[in-house]
Amino acid sequence: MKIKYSLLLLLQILVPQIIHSQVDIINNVYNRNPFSLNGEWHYIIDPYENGYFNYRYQPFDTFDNPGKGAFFTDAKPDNKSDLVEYNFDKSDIINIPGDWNSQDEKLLYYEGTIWYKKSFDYKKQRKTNKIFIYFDAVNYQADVYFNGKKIGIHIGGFTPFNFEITDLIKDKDNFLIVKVDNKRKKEAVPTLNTDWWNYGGITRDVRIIETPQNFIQDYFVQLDKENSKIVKGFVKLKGNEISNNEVEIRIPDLGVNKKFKTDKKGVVEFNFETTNVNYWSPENPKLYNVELKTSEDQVNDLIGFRSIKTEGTSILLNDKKIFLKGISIHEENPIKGGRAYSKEDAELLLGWAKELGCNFVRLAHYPHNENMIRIADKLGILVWEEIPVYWTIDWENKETYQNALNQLSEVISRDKNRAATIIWSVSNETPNSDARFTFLSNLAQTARQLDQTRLISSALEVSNFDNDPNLKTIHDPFAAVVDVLSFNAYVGWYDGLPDKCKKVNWKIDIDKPVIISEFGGGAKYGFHADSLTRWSEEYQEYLYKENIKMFERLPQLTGMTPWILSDFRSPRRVLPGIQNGWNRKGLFDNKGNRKKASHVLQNYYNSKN
Ligand code: GCB
Repeated sequence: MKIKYSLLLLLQILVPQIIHSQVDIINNVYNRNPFSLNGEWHYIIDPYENGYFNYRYQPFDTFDNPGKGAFFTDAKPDNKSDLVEYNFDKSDIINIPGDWNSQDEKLLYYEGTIWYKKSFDYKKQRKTNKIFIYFDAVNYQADVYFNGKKIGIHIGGFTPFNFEITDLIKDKDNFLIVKVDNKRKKEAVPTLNTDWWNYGGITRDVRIIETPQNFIQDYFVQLDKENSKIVKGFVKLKGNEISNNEVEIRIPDLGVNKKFKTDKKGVVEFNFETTNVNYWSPENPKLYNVELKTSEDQVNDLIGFRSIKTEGTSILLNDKKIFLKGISIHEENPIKGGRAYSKEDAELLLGWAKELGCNFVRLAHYPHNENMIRIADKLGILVWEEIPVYWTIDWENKETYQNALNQLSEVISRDKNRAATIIWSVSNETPNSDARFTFLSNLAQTARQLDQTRLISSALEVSNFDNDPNLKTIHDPFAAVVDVLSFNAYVGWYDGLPDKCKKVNWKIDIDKPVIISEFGGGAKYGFHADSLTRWSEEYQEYLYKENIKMFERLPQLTGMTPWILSDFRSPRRVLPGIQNGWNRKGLFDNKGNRKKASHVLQNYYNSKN
């Protein structure tokens, strides 16, 4: 076991050459004058997948002539005798974006397949342009059909994907049909067991994107991690004539105007010196207008420049030590109910975090929507992003690994230009084993290849040192791989009562910064009792006071993201009268009321500079 670990560690240290994302996502679609397909869609609930399989359980979409049972063809009876047993246009309507669970009471607990249909006319902006359908996210598997043809499948509920439809789109009567399946599976990412609601459906925006024939598909414009005077990155074109194209990079406010030529693969790797950069930070979230131009295409983005690194047990933002005053957040708008997706949702959640005095958020346990990161960029909130490698992942399964890798690559591809994002977390509370070490180390290695500017972490678990229940440590070989050590610890909730914090000490002999990625306890807003009564606001308040004091005794402490900003839905939480399907560890309840513990955290953060 030891030899294998050191070999992998060596590989981590050597960090092989940079790779550009293998995923084909068009970057920054906001900027391409998209045509929105949001709004009302028809839907059919199909628990037996009757519209997908024939009665011999063969998928209709594998036949040249699928017949009238196949939902993706949107068949209509040819005459009054014709048999067609579905009708999208007479089926119910649902809003997209939006999970299905919070839109229809009978779907609250539904896990399975739902078919969606949207019809639309479309006028191309330019005849020669390419057309794509871009989904911000669909949970969990999307089988996508356009004008009666299958155009692709996407697996993973929290990252974007796009398919080209240039040859299929018409001026009139286009129909997009999406089969969405959110059944939980052992080999999936996440796996069967999670502590959050499995919101299904087309949960984020859907858009049509037009691009020129040869277009800027991807780009990476960030400061060099080691030298804050250098801007570094790449621009990647897509199309048939992409080699030896001129790419212009302009940052008007910095007086930057550079021209480069693409290589045979349509890629430009660049670096150039800049002076007088007004560095992005929580106090000064300065974003620069960056323009990328080719003879055919132009993309503008607002990009902040900052550096993030570790030095011994410190985290340095722009070469200065920073304490990360954080909070964990689920992607849920508790007041409205359901998955959060909009700018307004992001403003609400990040606004609450700001109210608590946070400069940092942990977006748990999967990639949140792009609005969250873009608003964090504007508000000056640092972000930890995560993929749903959670609890009991199927470590030995190659497809599971590929799936996790894909989700990681997709979120890095989407957010690599956001100054706010400083940490990629590759897992949460996963049990130690050889297979898990290999799985996670390979993910970390890929993250470093895709993005050399950010830090890698993972929410690890704690163990007792020398079997002493009051002396805690991290005993996990993956601790050697991450840049920032993070762990979840529930002293006072799952581990003793809050008083136990007085006795507990930490012994971590690793020269790395430590973030407490979770601590907390449940409280029902408005339930008042003494500090020994579970579920009372006073218990949670006391637990926060004691935990903070305990963690202040940890010399490497560089930040924390207590669990959690607000109460969130979880089917695991069934206690009547208290939980009723909600995890109550929020500092805000599901109506936006602040619990007493929120003031403890706020006071603590206000006391830290
Ligand atoms: C954890 C998990 C988190 C749970 C939380 C809890 O350690 O990481 O997803 O929701 O505990 O409330 O038990």
